[in-house]
Amino acid sequence: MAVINTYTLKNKNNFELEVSTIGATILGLKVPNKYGDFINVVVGLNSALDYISEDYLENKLYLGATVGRYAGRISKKELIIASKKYIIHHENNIHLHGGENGFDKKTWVVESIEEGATTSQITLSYLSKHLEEGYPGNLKIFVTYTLTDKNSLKITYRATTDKTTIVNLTNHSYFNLNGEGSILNHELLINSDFYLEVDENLVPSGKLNSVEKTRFDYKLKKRIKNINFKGLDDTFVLNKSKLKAEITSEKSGVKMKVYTNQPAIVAYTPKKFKNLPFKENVKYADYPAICFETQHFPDAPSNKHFPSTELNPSETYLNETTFEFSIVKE
Ligand code: FUC
Repeated sequence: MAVINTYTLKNKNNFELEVSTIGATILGLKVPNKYGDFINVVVGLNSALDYISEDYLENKLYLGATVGRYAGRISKKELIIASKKYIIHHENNIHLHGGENGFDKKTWVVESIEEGATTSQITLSYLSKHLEEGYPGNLKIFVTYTLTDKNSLKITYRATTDKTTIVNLTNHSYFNLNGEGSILNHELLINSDFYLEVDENLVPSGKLNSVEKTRFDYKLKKRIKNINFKGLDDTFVLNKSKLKAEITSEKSGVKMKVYTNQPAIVAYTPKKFKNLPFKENVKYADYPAICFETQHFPDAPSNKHFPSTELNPSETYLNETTFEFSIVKE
């Protein structure tokens, strides 16, 4: 059986982050609500072992996991990278989240843990060998989770390769700022003028559509449950503004701001969760959570006009995302 280690970090205000070595997964993130009670704002399971159970894995939820080597969808089975052909795993006509055994299922190595008086951080690494899941190049990845003294969780990915490859990493945490129930009464803002048009397999057509007068317009903060809400599994092209997204819950008073150097957010709101052993046995309702998958565009290898996801041996991939927490002033 796989050896799984978990680590709990705190900042000076007792924000608490729990991470597992399988998938460098975020198991829990506790922040205070407006009453000063600490609540877990990411969906997690009771124990780290639950994440390797068949019951959980068949749901393909990627709860809190590191997704790679390529997060999101790739339409082609054959990739041409640096003039060479590589075959990648396809299921239901797409390649999703790095293939059959993506980074979410790998055992990561803990490189360092620093617990300071005000901040703390943990760095984990994984070596993805040449041709793992079909991708070229030995890719070495480091992820650092930092709980800052500004009450944010910063996620930094760095990666290097010895052959030209493609990389698109993200964290797949499902946020619910009440720690239970639904996110339908949360208010959402996404600083995005365009979303990606997709086909029935959620593969981008290559066209960027304006959010203007569509259900994708979250430029002004609005309650998620609006008359047009049909659930989200969509790529929002991020504007140049510093703040990329924000979500608040009136009920708990928790506000979360999202900052990133990535060009897009895939916002994903599953309709329901199956009956799983959720942490502290919390109960979720319809539309239980929202993922802010900060990343490059899906299927960039087939769309030369999308920002490139290629990584050359002379370069370092850098993906920085910050989730910053505060209490809404009433
Ligand atoms: C998101 C979605 C997918 C999938 C997965 C669990 O990235 O784009 O559709 O369901 O998460």
